[in-house]
Amino acid sequence: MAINKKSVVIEIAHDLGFHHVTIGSMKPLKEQEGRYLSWLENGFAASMTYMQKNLSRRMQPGYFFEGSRSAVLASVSYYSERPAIEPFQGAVARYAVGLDYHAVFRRKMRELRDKIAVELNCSVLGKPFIDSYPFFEQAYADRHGLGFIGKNSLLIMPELAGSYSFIGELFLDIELDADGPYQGTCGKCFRCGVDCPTEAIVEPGVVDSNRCISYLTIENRDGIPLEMRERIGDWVFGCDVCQEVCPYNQRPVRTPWVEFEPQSGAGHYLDLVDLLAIDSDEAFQKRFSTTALRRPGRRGITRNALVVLGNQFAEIVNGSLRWHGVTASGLEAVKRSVFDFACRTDDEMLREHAAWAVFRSGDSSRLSSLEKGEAVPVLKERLRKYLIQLG
Ligand code: B12
Ligand code: SF4
Ligand code: SF4
Repeated sequence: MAINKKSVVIEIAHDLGFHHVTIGSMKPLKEQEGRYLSWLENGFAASMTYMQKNLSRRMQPGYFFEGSRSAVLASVSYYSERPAIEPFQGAVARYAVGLDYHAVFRRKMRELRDKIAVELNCSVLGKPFIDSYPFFEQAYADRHGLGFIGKNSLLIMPELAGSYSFIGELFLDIELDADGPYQGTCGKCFRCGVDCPTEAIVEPGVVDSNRCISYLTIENRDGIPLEMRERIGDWVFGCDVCQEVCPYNQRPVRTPWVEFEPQSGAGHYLDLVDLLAIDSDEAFQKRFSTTALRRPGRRGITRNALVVLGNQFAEIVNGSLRWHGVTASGLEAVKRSVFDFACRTDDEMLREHAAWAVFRSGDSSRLSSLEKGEAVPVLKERLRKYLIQLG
């Protein structure tokens, strides 16, 4: 009896832990191209200029692997349960709590390729891809039924209990029958759009990166715009709000791979004062090089930590019940750390963010001391404005 190659491939992928697996064809993504171009034309890529490069390749499955005849599309859950936050901690988006997914996913995909060759008893060439290469993954996954694209612009797979999943592709030199789209819909729901803290979902399925906390805390290399800082809340890396509120995500499936568990990587929360104390890029690399948090670098993570500290200071000062356990001496110690950081850093952007955090703590005496010591005119002016606001 002839072997059904497709069933063999899908079974091996499931055995490796991939949750949902479908097969893609090499047909260009012509119908999906318009959506991508209009997203770019609207400026929604913000400073991610790499999103404008290699446009034709993005719509061409298999471009990066000559000889591709089909692709295995696979998703895997990265979900792990999050404990309650403690004072002066920053939240890490769930996709980044474990080890860097690029390396983990690629390794599993190579394992899949090797097992396919053994099971099919033939030589199989294949190349794995996930994120970080110019290809319109969402549209490809949607076309071949890995899930459907929700109004938060993420791929939702109801049988995988939602969208807390990575997606990747293994391009193969063997022919397999391609799958069609998955029939799924958000219906009348638009909870993600309504609850997004920064109103980044500008219309169903369309995210303006300029407003998205994930962009602001990960890809953005500049300061965080003043009007966005308060809305960032506790997020020190990425954001999960448009997934947390999604009805499809209410019974998520836990990740099958220990590499994505919090104990393997950065964890769900980072101690914000610890982050301010990282005093060299080497020390930062040592702590985060195997995780996705290396992307914004020490400067980006420190900037984010200062924003979250500013937000928590303001809540404590305003008597938020969330932080009722914080003692006066505990608060004073953290305020001192931020002030000391502002005094010692020679990075203007970080100095301004630290002064903003001091401003949010309502500490006019420390803010005044920073203003007096500030030599850069525009910064001095900004600090003066903060002082006036404190009255
Ligand atoms: C650039 C990028 C970002 C940017 C821009 C996000 C964005 N929505 O475009 C930023 C930094 C903001 C970002 C954030 C996040 N990202 Co990101 N990101 C990417 C990347 C590299 C490219 C995405 C892209 O092409 N954007 C361009 C626009 C045009 O595409 P789009 O958002 O997919 O939106 C279009 C489609 O939905 C399209 N569309 C196509 N066909 C159809 C069909 C229908 C019916 C509809 C309605 C729409 C539709 O319409 C939209 C047009 O605006 C991909 C990896 C890759 N190579 O594809 C990962 C990827 C999308 N990101 C991922 C993740 C996990 C995230 C975060 C959840 C991380 C976090 N927790 O902080 C957030 C989610 C924010 C959000 N709601 O989008 C995963 C998503 C997995 C999944 N289940 O869908 C991906 C696929 C990486 C991966 N391989 O796993 N990301
Ligand atoms: S990741 Fe956060 S900021 Fe970005 S669209 Fe989703 S809810 Fe909005
Ligand atoms: S929250 Fe509602 S609208 Fe948004 S992705 Fe989930 S089901 Fe769709």
